[in-house]
Parts: sequence; C-alpha cells; structure tokens
Amino acid sequence: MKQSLCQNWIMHDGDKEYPCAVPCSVYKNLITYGVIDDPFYRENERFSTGICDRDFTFDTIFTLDSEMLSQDRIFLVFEGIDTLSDIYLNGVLLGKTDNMHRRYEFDIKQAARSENTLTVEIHSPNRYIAERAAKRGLHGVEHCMDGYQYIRKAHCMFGWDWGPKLPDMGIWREVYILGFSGGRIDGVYFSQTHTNGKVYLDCKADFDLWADGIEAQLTVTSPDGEVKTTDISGGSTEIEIDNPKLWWVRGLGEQPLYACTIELKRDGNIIDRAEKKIGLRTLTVSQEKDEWGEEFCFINNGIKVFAMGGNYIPEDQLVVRCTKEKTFALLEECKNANYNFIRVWGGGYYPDDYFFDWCDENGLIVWQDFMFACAAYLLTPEFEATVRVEIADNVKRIRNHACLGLWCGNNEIESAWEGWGWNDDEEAKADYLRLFEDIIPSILKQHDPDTFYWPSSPSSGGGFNRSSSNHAGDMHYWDIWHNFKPIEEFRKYYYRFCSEYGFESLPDIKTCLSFADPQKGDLDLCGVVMQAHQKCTQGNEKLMFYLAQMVNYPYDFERLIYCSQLVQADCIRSSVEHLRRARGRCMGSAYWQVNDSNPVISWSSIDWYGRRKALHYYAAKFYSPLLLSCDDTNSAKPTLYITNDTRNSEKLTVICNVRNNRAELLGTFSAEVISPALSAIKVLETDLSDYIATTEDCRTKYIEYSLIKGGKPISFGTTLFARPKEFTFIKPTISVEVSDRGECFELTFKADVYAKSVALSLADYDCVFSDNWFDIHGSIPVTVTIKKTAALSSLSAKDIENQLKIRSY
Ligand code: BMA
Repeated sequence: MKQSLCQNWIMHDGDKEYPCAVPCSVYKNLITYGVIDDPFYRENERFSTGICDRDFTFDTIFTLDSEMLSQDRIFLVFEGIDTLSDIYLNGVLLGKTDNMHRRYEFDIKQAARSENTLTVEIHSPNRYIAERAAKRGLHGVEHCMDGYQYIRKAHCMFGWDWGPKLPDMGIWREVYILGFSGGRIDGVYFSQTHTNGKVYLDCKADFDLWADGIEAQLTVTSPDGEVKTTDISGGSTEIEIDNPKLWWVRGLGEQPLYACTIELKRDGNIIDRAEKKIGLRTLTVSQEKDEWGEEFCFINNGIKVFAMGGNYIPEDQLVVRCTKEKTFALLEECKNANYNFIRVWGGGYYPDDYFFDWCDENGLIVWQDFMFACAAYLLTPEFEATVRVEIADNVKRIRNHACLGLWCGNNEIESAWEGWGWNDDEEAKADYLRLFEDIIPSILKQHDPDTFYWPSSPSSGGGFNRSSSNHAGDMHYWDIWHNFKPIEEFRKYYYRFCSEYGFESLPDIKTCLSFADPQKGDLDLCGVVMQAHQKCTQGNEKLMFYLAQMVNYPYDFERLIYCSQLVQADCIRSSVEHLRRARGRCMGSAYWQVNDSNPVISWSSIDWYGRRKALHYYAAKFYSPLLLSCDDTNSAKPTLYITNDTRNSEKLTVICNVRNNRAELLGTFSAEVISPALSAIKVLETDLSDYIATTEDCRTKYIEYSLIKGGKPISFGTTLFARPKEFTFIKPTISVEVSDRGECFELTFKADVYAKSVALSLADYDCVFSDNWFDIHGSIPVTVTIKKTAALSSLSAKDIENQLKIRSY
C-alpha cells in the first residue's frame, strides 16, 4: 500500500515559515510568497544566485493508520531530493542524501509511529562546490559555477550558456510511504527475441519475499485486447507472441503497445503489482563499415532510420516547476515539426516516466545521455558509489521503454579531453575512462544488455580516438556560431550523424517584454538587460556578426528579432537539407536546441513560453518525410533533390519556376519522378544560364520550387542567388482575407510583388499558424489557418484581422 506525503510541508528559513507542497524548493517558495522577485526579470539573477548559500529545512507532520503500521515492512521513498540533505524521522537520523538524480528509500518499520514528524535539512550546494573547487580545481566550462562537477545535481542549475545561475534546493519529486506484507516486486525487465515473425518475450522480475506461499502472475494484453497469463512465481518466464504487432519509429508505422502486469499474490490477495507498457520492436544502432568509414544509424525492425529532431534541455531553470502538461505540449510541438527523434542532453536531469511514455506512444526515438556534461570528474569512493546507484536506478526505471534508442555516457567530455587542453589532469583523465568505458558499460550489461551504449557525444566509439570525426559516430559541429565560420561552411562536409549544431536568435517580442522594461530602455541588444539574457560568451557579438553578413541593418528592436529568427531558421534549414540530401552517408540530425529553460536569447526553436520561433515553423518543413530541397552550391545549375523518409515509393512531380522580384514568371522546369522509399535522389538539374548570368540577375531573380503529390504541393522552397541584404526587394503590399470556419480562422494572403519570409503574429494573443514565415509569389494566394483555442474562441474574423501583424523581409 502507498500513502502520499506530498502535502502539508513547511519550509523554514531561520524563524520564517513557508507552508508548501511537494514538489517544493527554496526559489519556488520564495517567489510564491513574494519574498523575492521573479529571478528571470531584468537583472534579478544577480540578486538571486546567492540565495542557496545558506541551509533550509523542510518538515511535515503525518499520521499512519493501523493498517499501514501493521505491514511487515514500511519504507519512506523520496523520488528526488535536491540534493545534500539529512533526513530525520521523529528525531532519528534516517540517512543523508547527495544525489538529485537518484531515488532514496529508507526502511522506517522501527521508527514509524501513528503521529510522525519528518524533517529534511538541506545544505547549501553553493558552499559545497565552492569548498571543493578551492581545494582541488577540475576542468569544466566557464559559464557554470566553479566546482559544479563535485555534486550530483543538474549541472545547468549552476548556470549554462543559455541559463542563469540559480542553484535551487528542495524536494523536487514525489515523497510517499510504501507498506508491504509478505513480499514486494523490486524490478521488472523485459527482453525480446524476434525470429520467424514471432516474438519471444522474456520477463525477469526481482522479488523480495519474506513469507511463504507467495505466487506471481504475468498478464500480457495485446493492443487488440488478447490476454495471455502465465505464472512467474520463479522470477522469470517467456511468452511466445504470434503475429506480433510491431512498434515503429514515427513515420515508419504505428506504435502499438502491450500492457504487461505482474501481480504478486498471497492467499489470493494482491500484495504488490507492477505495470509496464512495452513495444515489440528491435531498436539499436548500426555501425556497418562502408565506403566513407563507419555508419551510425538507428535501425528499427531491420529498417535504417534517418533520425530527425533536436536536443532537449530542462524545461525550467527551476526544475521543480516542470509539469507533465508543459512537457506534453512541448513534445506535441516536436511531433508537429515532424521529429522522429529527441536527444536528452546530459547537463540536465533524467526525465520523468511520462516523458518516455509519451515518446513510446508517439514513436520518438530517445537518445538518453547520462547526466554528465562538459566536465572532468574525480571518482572518489563516495562519488563512485553514488553514481553507481544513480546509473542503476535510472537504467532500471527507463530500460523497458520502446522509445529508448541508446544510452550515451556524457555530453562532450571525450572531445574535451581530446581538444580542450585538459591533459594536465591525468588523474581525472584516467577516471574518465573508468567511469564511461568501464563502470557504466558494466552496469548496463547487468541491467540493460539490449540497449546500445555510446560512450560520449560526440564520439567515434571511445578511447579518445578521434571523437569529432566525420567518418564514424556522431558529431557536434560548432564552427558556425562559436568559431565564426560562414553559414555556407556546413555544406562543405559530410557527417555520419550530426547530433549538435545550432544558431541563436532572439525570442518573440512578447517573451522579451516579460523580462524587459521598454520604459527603462531595455529593448536594446547592447544594454545590460538583454546582455543578462544572453549567456553565451560573446553571444550578441556573434549574432550581430552573422546578421551583418546576411541582412540589412535591423533598424528597430522588433526588426532585430525578425532578422535574427530568419537568419537562424535559414541557417539550420540549409544545414538540415544538406544532411538529408546525404541520406545514407549521414543518418541523423539533431539541431541544438529544441527548447529553453528561461526567457533568453538562445539556439532554441521554441522559447520558454512555448512560442515558436521561425525555426520551429521551418522544422515542420525541413523534417517533412518527403522533402524537396535545392543544392545551390553551383548557382548556374541549382539541383533539386527529393529525400524520401517513408517506406513507400512515390510518384511525384517537381516544378521549378524562375521569377523576378515582381514575382513575374520567367520560365519553368519540371520533372515526373519516382522517389524510392528511404532514399535521397537528384531529380532535376536546372540550367539557369538564360536567366541568371549577371550580378544584376542574381539580385533581381529567384527560383521557387514545389513537390506535387496527387495534385497537392507537399514540400516547397525558394532559393535566392544573393544574400537577402543584396537582393533588390520591392516593398510588397500584402492583402489578407480572414474568414471564420468554425473550428478555425482561415487567412488568405496575396501580394503585388515577391514577398519574402512573411511572418505573422497576433498583437495580444498567442497562436500557432498552420504555416508561417512563408514566401508569397505575387498574386498566387497562400492560405493558412489558426486553430481556435479557448483564448481565441470569442474573437471574430474582423478581430483577427485587426490583431494581425504582418512582417516581411
Ligand atoms: C553544446 C552543448 C551545450 C551548449 C551548446 C551551446 O556544446 O552540449 O553544452 O549549451 O553546445 O554552446
């Protein structure tokens, strides 16, 4: 039996008391009670970083009824304590904690009474890391507080190049009491063998039994309700499944799940129960040798998958504020942008079960980093012990999920040892190998032998053997942005799997206004407030460096936002299209980064409020399963490619029009093509020599192309042969007609000339447009819709028209 202990807590700060409920933390409480202002506002971070220099105590009083007290065993469980604490029950020390990434369970059979006081004294993480860093420095990154690697706590809480330094402390996940009589289930593990169209499901359960006469049963219910029950009292069993309904990565098939329940029974009564939903599939990484080296690609039920997605970071800098609802909304947006893949980056925390459940149900492959990033660590006996438990805990919790594509040791540490000048610390270097190439693989061998393990990201397989290679493994490409290389540089190389690359932009004006005060002159990229919301070293300089190359001077702040989002979106689009044209050689793309942890200037495609940047609208198009893209490296002969990431061969039409800046049609090229399943092929090589010969032509003419399936355009694009700032745009007049279609509003746009990158927003409301940041080729209408949300439901078509803000290049 289970009893929640999430209610009725009090946080003590000296003699001040703050009633609260779990999940609770120091920052969350102080904000709720108005003791501190929003740390994200203006420069408030400066006054907030030091709050957890001191200790805080959380306590609660609870009762246990006679039924609970009569159980043979009673446990107190903390799913997450952040981080350094001493835990007392009725004045007796139960234990100490030092790792926010693990679960703590205390046997309280002796200490429990009917009236209890539970006290959690939490010690300052700031002091702890500072003391250790002062004694023995360790290599790491400069945007994080010194000594962050000494504590098992989400590194980014100490600041990152997209997040403020707000190291919080508290009880960040559920707390409860468990009571058992006779026995309990400690863990369940399913492994699968797929042969001759059948699946043999092997189930192993760890039982802790202290009474006789206990039986266990496994029930497997198929997606269409067929039930199989078998005895598992001995701790293991195998079930043969004929006609298995296979689980597929999104885009390749459905995601049927089998419900598996284990019931532990004593005298016919259920004494414990475990439930898992599993997908029947094989999912691993193929590393076959080929003409370019060694491939790196996910392979699902024998089919090689091109992974398309992004890097995921904690959704709130104050991690206690993360919720299932927000996560689901974000993941829905990933699905809307045609992701089939997401990488959980190693500087945050291991997501909650609901994250993985959602990915199981929706077919997103999860690349799960262990929580180590950009740091050297020392494996002291205490550190090693806590890490071992953390790894085993999380592996056991996550291993049965169909979506789990791979475990990765860490973020960028192997490459740091190779290239960041860390080699003076041989002790920590040796510990690196021990942790990531010995300890973690051996824990995985024991608890999850079937899931692929990759020692680091990027890596070529470990052992400091050219971790950043384009011939094997995954790659982080940062020469664009961090090293000021031109945007076109990305296309010079071929990567096997590009797991990080990115470009920053400013978030939406509504988001900027949430932390900036225009009356105080904050809407100024070079001012202190925008500087405080730019965490990357020289970030705003980099932004201006690239904008100066691509666009005309953005003469006002909203224009700056527009230009930065446009350049970001175009940079990532051209990179993704390059990767997808190289399908086969390259098999994965994860841009940095999906989301934000706070309102900030960053590489994200969706900001902290869930507002899409241009990049997110673009992602839906560049990750479209059928993609038409243009290789314009040779501007006289731009070449069109179709990338087909579906399992169907398709009969398609490609049309490419040459137009001038008035959008007048000058010429057309077209082709009827068969696009084979899972392929990238060249479909049309245009010869533009009759149209585009001089610099003047490059500045006044462009091509626009579309891919037609069954009469409908399904993928389209535009290529200019000059950078936007060099092109001669004629100021467009854009007309719009809005109609109310019941469920949605329909907006139809036309222009008198060519209008590039038309960006729509509503002045006072948030909404998602079915398409945005599109081009209008003169009088050819573009129709988009806005789904009516609760907030929009009372508006009329006329209101929408009045609310509409239209920008174009
Ligand atoms: C990569 C990531 C993060 C970082 C990002 C942007 O190195 O792994 O550490 O936030 O680049 O610099």
